[in-house]
Amino acid sequence: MFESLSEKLSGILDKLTGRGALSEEDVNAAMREVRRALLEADVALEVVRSFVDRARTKAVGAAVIKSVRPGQMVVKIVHDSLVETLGGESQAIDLNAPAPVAIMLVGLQGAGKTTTAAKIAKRLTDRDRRKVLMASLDVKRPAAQEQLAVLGRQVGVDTLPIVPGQEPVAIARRAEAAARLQGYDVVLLDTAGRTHIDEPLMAEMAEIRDASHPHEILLVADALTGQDAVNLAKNFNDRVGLTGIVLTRMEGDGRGGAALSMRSVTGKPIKLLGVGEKMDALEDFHPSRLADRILGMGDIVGLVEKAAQTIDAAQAAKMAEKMRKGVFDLNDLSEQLAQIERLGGMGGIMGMLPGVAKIKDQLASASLDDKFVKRQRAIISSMTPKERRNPDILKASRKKRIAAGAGVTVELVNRLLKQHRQMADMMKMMGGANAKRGMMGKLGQMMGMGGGMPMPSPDEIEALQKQMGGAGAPLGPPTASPGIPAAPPPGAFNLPPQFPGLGGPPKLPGLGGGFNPFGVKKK
Ligand SMILES: Nc1nc2c(ncn2[C@@H]2O[C@H](COP(=O)(O)OP(=O)(O)O)[C@@H](O)[C@H]2O)c(=O)[nH]1
Ligand SMILES: [Mg+2]
Repeated sequence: MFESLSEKLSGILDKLTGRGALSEEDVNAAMREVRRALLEADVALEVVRSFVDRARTKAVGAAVIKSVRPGQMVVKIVHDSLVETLGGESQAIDLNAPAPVAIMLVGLQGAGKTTTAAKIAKRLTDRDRRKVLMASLDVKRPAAQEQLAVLGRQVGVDTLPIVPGQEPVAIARRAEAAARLQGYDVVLLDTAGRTHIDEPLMAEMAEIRDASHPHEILLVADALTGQDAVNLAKNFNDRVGLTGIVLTRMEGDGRGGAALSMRSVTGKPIKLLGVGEKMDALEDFHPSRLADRILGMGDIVGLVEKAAQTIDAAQAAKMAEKMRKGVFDLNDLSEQLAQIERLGGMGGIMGMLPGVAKIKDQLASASLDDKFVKRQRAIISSMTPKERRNPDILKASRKKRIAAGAGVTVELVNRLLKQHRQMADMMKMMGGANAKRGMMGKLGQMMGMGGGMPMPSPDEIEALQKQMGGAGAPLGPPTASPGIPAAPPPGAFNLPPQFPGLGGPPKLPGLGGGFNPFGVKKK
């Protein structure tokens, strides 16, 4: 089990009583842990070495700020150095060139080039209102061109008609001509890969580059590329010349060390992250978030942003209004559970919180997993709309049918109904125009999703949503900034109010208050 770097460093450095400047000896002890953390995150060895050397130089002699422990000071220095190495600011795809702007994707076979091409095309079309043409230059693999055409239809982006037998360079030229003629803003060139780097691949890429003069050449690479990352990035950069990097499969457990390796050896920015197979699973890259991830400090900002994107403000406002009036039927409960699922399930939510790595195993053993959420929703969806609105009409025979439909026991159905009734009663009790916020907090606890849920008014929700809507706005609580202390900072769990039912400090979702929709006993 990972112990987060910040905890380890505190362990080492907090034994030191000496205050003032960090001594070389202290720093060396700390840097051994930094080194281990980076290697655990799969950063390439040579990159680890040079990084640690630089961080060491910065740390030795650095004054320890009074209110901060030496361990925290080192973590901050390391974190800041990581952010700096990763490029500081996030960088978007650059379209600042005469149309049609060519973007060429290169990389090994299976890295995710074709998928990423479609994702980028979708984003440029839907979000940036560009007219995009995609062309597959992959004539090696049978059906590769057809794969891109299928994805194009799926995301509503045009693809260059396939001409059997045409060579990659000729296809690139045809794509450019077609784009010019038909007024496309962007041409995305999806190239062929190999299972490993070889000379013919590099030669082909260089040839395509010379024929199409791409404004962006993006290396698409699997985030789980370990020690090979350096080699891969260096080769492509030396031979083809990169303008940026896209890392795919970033949704996994890997800690993203490849990003640091590739950025260090090429000096080229990571521009985008692939976080799943779906066409909208594409995210901007934020150096400071990845630094947090590498150091094992959780990703609060990411969680908050995801929550903001996923939760529909109007929906939340409607829900708040219902609660205020004291009507909360099983449809509403199901919607709340669906929201948890949209956020990546309990696992997804927990994984992004700092300090949670530690208790992940505990959570697993409490089997607080997504099965419970799914099961609860399955029960509700086995009911008729009428029953969902008014569960009191359910007779024993219907409950049996519902249980069978959801693949659970009748006890579970009864438990769900009882829990819902308690909630509804509680809400009725609190209903009326002047329901106090404190009372609403209790409601949050009853929902078993952590205490202290402040129930915002529709206006407040709207205001918040606006506030969060701005791209790249600093959304996290102040504690999400560099220099995060060893323990989850107070307020770390204080998500914004429109994150229904997940507010409130250290109680974990599903482990708070009396009502527990997951049917798990409190520890
Ligand atoms: N989980 C996950 N899978 C991805 C991601 N990007 C691509 N894939 C999958 O990786 C496989 C290979 O992708 P493809 O685009 O065909 O790779 P290419 O050979 O480089 O064109 C496909 O099954 C994709 O769905 C990602 O970000 N996350
Ligand atoms: Mg492909």
